[in-house]
Amino acid sequence: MDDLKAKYLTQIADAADETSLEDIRIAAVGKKGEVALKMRELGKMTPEERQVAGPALNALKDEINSALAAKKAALADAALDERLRSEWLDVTLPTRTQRRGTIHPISQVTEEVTAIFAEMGFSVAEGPRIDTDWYNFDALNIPGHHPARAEMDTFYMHRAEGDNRPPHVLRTHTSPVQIRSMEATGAPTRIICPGGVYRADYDQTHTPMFHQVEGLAIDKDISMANLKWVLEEFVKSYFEVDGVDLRFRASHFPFTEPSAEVDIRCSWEGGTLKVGEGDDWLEILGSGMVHPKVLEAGGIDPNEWQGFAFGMGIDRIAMLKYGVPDLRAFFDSDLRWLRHYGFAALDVPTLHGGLSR
Ligand code: 2NL
Repeated sequence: MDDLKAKYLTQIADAADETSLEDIRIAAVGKKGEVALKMRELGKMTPEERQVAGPALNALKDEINSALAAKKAALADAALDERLRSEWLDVTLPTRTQRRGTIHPISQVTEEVTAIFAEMGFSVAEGPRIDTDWYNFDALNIPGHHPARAEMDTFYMHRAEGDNRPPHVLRTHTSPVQIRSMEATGAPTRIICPGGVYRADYDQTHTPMFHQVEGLAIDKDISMANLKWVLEEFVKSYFEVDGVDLRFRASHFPFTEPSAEVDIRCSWEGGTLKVGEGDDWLEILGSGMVHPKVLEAGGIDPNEWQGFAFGMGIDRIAMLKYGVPDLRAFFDSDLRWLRHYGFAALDVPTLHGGLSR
């Protein structure tokens, strides 16, 4: 028994890890281990022999078990010490001084547009990118059979068979936000709605997700003249020029009547855009007087109120102002492109501090 004890206590002391310690436990005090075998021999002994051997075997088993437990704890301590030594972090290191992140041109332009319209008393309204086809189409005087509904290459959300809830779509414009805003606050109102919109279209000049800003002003006596002034102020501020020349061309949208597309005078000398001079015209937005049916859909009485609305592509005006040649690059997440076209993170656009510097 002394030999057994010496053998196992040495093995335990020498065990390098928990796996070998477990092997030793099984060989020594496991169900079929050496101590168990010895205990089986108790049956063949005389009662006198057994009275000495029994307690001695139990004492041996206890001793081996406590040696195993002590060694197991020591191994765990050593493993923890090793982790504490190798997995450390110097929290006193300075932060990175080189700022790498930049503001995406679309975010920058959204901020610029927001700052300009805020100065003219417009607040920003936001809403869901997934909305019902009622908010996206019907409320905007685009009924089920209307070609615009098909033209807009709408992404419809999947509906399970037998699901009779109204169909949901990825909004094809930010107009549903304006309907929701009319419902919520009524008239008078002055809002802009910037944000991402979706149409199933992909080529040189179209991406399936792009950005739009729409504007809406409703009051007792709002006219096209107010629209013209607001858009002139906007274009001058946005392109950072003293004078602009706008051209209103008669057009058609289901949600406005009358409707006009707006061009700005420009030149493309040397391949760069100059706004306010030259013999070219650049289409930048669509607009008009809000259709009475659309006011009604927003819960506003068209016999009491009227107003103008307009919509333009943020991505497009960003390309024009910052000389981005390919629309698709906006959404490629190419770090070299982002560093080249991105804006300093702490340079918030304001009218007094400068929009784009
Ligand atoms: C375009 C034309 C436009 C509107 C958007 C609008 C919204 C409401 C009521 C009436 Cl709630 N109109 N939005 C009006 C005219 C034109 O967008 O070419 N966008 C890129």
